[in-house]
Amino acid sequence: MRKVGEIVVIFLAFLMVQNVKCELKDSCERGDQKIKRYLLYDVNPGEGFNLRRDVYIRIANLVRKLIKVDNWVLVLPPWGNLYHWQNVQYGLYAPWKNFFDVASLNKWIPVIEFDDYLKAEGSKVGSAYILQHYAEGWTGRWEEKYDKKPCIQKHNFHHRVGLDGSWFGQTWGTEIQVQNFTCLSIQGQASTLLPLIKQDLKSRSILIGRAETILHDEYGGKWYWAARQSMRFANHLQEEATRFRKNQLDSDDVHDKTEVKEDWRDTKIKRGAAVGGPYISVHLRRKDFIRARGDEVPTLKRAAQQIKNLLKKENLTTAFIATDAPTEDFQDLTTLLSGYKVVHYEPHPDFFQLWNDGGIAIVDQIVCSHARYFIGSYESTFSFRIQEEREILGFHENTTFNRLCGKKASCEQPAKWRIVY
Ligand SMILES: Nc1nc2c(ncn2[C@@H]2O[C@H](COP(=O)(O)OP(=O)(O)O)[C@@H](O)[C@H]2O)c(=O)[nH]1
Ligand SMILES: *[C@@H]1O[C@H](CO)[C@@H](O)[C@H](O)[C@H]1NC(C)=O
Ligand SMILES: *[C@@H]1O[C@H](CO)[C@@H](O)[C@H](O)[C@H]1NC(C)=O
Ligand SMILES: *[C@@H]1O[C@H](CO)[C@@H](O)[C@H](O)[C@H]1NC(C)=O
Ligand SMILES: [Mg+2]
Repeated sequence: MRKVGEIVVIFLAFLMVQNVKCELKDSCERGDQKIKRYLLYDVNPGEGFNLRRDVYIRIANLVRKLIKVDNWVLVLPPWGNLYHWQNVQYGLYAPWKNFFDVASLNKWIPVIEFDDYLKAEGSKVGSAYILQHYAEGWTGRWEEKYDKKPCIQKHNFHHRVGLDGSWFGQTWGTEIQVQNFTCLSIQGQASTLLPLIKQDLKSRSILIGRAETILHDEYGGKWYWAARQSMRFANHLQEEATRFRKNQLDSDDVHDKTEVKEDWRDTKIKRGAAVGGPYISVHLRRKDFIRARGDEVPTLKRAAQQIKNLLKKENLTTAFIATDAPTEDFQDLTTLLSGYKVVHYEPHPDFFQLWNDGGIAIVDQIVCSHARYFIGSYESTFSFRIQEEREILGFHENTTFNRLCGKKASCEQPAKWRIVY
C-alpha cells in the first residue's frame, strides 16, 4: 500500500513538474501543436522606409536564431504615415503585403502580419523592451551589454493603476496591453538580445521597441543576403514596373538578362550576367538631403552634366530619373538634358489610390534596378536598396556602386557590398 502511495506521489510530482515546465517554457508540446511565440518590433517613427527594410533584416536574423530553440514567429510592423509619405493619411497603416511578397518572406523565417497577430492573440503582449542607448554614451572599449534602465526617450506607453500593473500604448493604431514594460539600454547587435529573450520564458509575445538601436550581426554577410533575397516586392508592384519598362524603356527581362527564379532559394547569381535595359537610371535624392548633406548633393546643373557624361560613356540616349524632387525641378532637369530622352514614372491615379507613395517609390526602385547602369545619391538607403537589388539580379559591380558627386568634380564612390552565399 505504501508503495502505491509513493508511486502516486511521484506521479503527481511528475505531472506538476511537467505543468510548471509548460507554464515556464511556452514551447511545451500540446499534442503535436507546438505553442507559438511571437516577436514584435517597432522602429523610431522618424525613420524612412528603406532604413526600416534594413532593420527587418537585423530582426529577421535574430528570429532565425530563436527558432532553433522555440517556435517563434516574427510579427511584421505595419507601415504608417512615414515622414516622406505625404499622401498617406495620419493613423492609417498598411500591411506588408502591400509592398512585399509575404509568402517569399515566409520561406526564410515564419512571419505574420500584425492584423493576423491581433486575430490570433488579441491586443496583448507579455513583455515590451524599449531599446535605448546608454545615457552616459559609449563607455570605454566596445563590449556587448544591456541593462534595464529608466526610460530616456519618449515612448507611447503609460501605466494604468489597478489593472495588474499593466502598461498600455498605441501601437500601429491599436491599443496594446503590455504586462511587463522595460526600457533597456543596449550596446550591441541583434544577437545581443538572445539571452534576454531566452530568459523571458513567461512571455509568449515580446515587443522590441526602437529596434534600430541594435546593429546587424553581420552586415553584408551570408545571412544578411539570404534575408535580403527573401524580401521580394509584391507582384502588383513588379507587374506595374514590368509594364512601364516595356512601354517606356524598351526593357524586358529576357533581353535584359534579368530573369529570376520563382523561388529566390534556387537562385545562384552569375555576376556580370545581367545586361539591363537600354537606359541609365539615376536616383536623385533631394528634399531633406539638400539641407542635411549639402556639399554632397549636386545642383540640378551638375547632376545633368554627370548624367550626360554617363550617357555618352554608355553609348545610350535614355535616362530614367527617380527622384523625390518637386515637378518643377524635374522639368528643369529635363531641359538641361535636352537632346536626350528623359523618363520619369508617373502612376495612373487608380494605381496611386491603391498603393500610394510607398508603392510608387518601389516601382521607381525596380525600374532603377533593371537599367544598364545605375547612379545613386550619397548615403541614401533608397539608393543602397537599389544596389542590393542589382547585386541579386547579377549586374557587374561597376554598373551599380556609383553615386552622383556634389560640389567636388570627383568624389568617393559607395562601398561595394557584394552578394555572398
Ligand atoms: N517615388 C520616389 N520616392 C522617393 C525617391 N527618393 C526618396 N523618396 C521617398 O523618400 C523616402 C526616403 O526615405 P528613405 O527610404 O529613408 O531613404 P533615404 O532617406 O534616402 O535614406 C523614400 O522612402 C520615398 O518615400 C524617389 O526617387 N522616388
Ligand atoms: C513580469 O515580471 C514579474 C516580475 O519580474 C514576473 O514575476 C512575471 O512573471 C512577468 N510576467 C511576464 C508575462 O513576463
Ligand atoms: C552606339 O550605339 C549605336 C546605336 O545603338 C551603335 O550603332 C553604335 O555602334 C554604338 N557605338 C559603340 C561605340 O558602341
Ligand atoms: C570596372 O572598373 C574598374 C575600375 O575603374 C576597371 O579597372 C575595370 O576594367 C572595370 N571592369 C569592367 C568589366 O568594366
Ligand atoms: Mg531616411
